[in-house]
Amino acid sequence: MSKNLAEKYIEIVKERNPGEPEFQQAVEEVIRSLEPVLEKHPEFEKAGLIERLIEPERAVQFRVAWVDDSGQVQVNRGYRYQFNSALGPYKGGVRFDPSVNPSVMKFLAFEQIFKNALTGLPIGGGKGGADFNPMGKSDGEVMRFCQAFMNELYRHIGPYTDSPAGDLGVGPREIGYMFGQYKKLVNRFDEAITGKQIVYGGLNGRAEATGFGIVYFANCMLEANGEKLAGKRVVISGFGNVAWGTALKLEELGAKLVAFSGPDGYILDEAGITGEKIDYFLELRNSGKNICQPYADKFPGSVFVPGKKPWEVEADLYIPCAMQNDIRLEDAKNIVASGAKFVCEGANMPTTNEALDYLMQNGVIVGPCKAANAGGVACSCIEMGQNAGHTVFSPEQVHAQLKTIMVNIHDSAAKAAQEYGLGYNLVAGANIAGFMKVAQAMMAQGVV
Ligand code: 2IT
Repeated sequence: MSKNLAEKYIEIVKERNPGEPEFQQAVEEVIRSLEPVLEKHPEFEKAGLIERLIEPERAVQFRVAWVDDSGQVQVNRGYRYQFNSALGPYKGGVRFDPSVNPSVMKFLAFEQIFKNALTGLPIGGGKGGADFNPMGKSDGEVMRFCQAFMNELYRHIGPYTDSPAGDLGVGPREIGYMFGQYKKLVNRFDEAITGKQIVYGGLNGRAEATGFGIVYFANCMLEANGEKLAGKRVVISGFGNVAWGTALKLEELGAKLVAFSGPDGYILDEAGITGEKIDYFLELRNSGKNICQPYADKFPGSVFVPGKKPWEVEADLYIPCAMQNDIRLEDAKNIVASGAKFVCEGANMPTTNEALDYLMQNGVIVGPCKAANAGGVACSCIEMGQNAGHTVFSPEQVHAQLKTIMVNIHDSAAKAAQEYGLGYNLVAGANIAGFMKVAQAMMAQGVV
């Protein structure tokens, strides 16, 4: 019985990864939706496919020692989880945040396997990071940290091995410092790191790719249900890179963004968050303070609601763009109560499994993150191709490709769910479509 089989794998994950709730959560969500697939493909059980899939191919943990501005030595912990290379070299971001630990790294790397598979591009799944907090650090401190981080990471990466990029706490500045150190150590200018600035090989459009892709995906969800994005009232969380790109594209397509959030609370701006207000996200992010209160001071008419999440604001479409487990059961209840029909996940695993079940049981259509936010990594892979081909792609070329990729991801997730008789269930469909690509490649490559 496949039901028992799925439960068996979930038990294995819990047993083998005690004290790692984020990783257990991510695996559980995927494995449960694979039940009908495991039933249809008994060969996967014999091949130990799931047992192999839930075990990282390789993991490195390393000391990162650096000197702060006062001359004091600081020690952080660095990681790279190389989870699955069935479809291509490991690819995935690097996160610098105090919350980084093996569980967070493993959930992100595991999700990345299926996300990358969904793009249709030749990339495996990996993730890295450190428990370093760039907030409030000087430029010199960030540079010395990035160099110390790369002094170990460089030996594990490369264009045909593993290609890191940015994530939370890692933007163009950090990527620049890491790339500079990588190049110095390997004496090679190659495509091992993406998310670079355009002037030295970065991709036109990579910065906004994740957010743009999310809105293209949300648009597909709405259209598939006979609705239009124009005129819709939207609430997002976060104000980082993903939120910024999302806000830009929402404005362009005529949706009305009324709220965003930071760790200190949320901003409600009924006049609509557009133009210079979106530009201000970048200033907030670069302020090194990571709070949204200054927005309320700068734009009269907006309201700062301290200590609360924006999910209590009524909307047609919610797009969480901050951190994992941002939408919990009580938030899901608010969302359902507001009569919203759509949640499109921008951040990685922003919804708890409990909240996800509640939303879906109450008729909310959810665009899962591994599908909706895949535009970022897809453009990273295009950046690798640009660098390998010693060429430059125009913004128009990139955006056209991004749009096609997002529509394809939506359609393949919807089709996979249909094939298994699950209706318009993008959560299960994305898991199934991504998994099938990885599974076929793993079956073809033998027991490794
Ligand atoms: O979560 C993600 O997909 C990313 N942080 C981007 C990864 C990448 O390699 O561009």
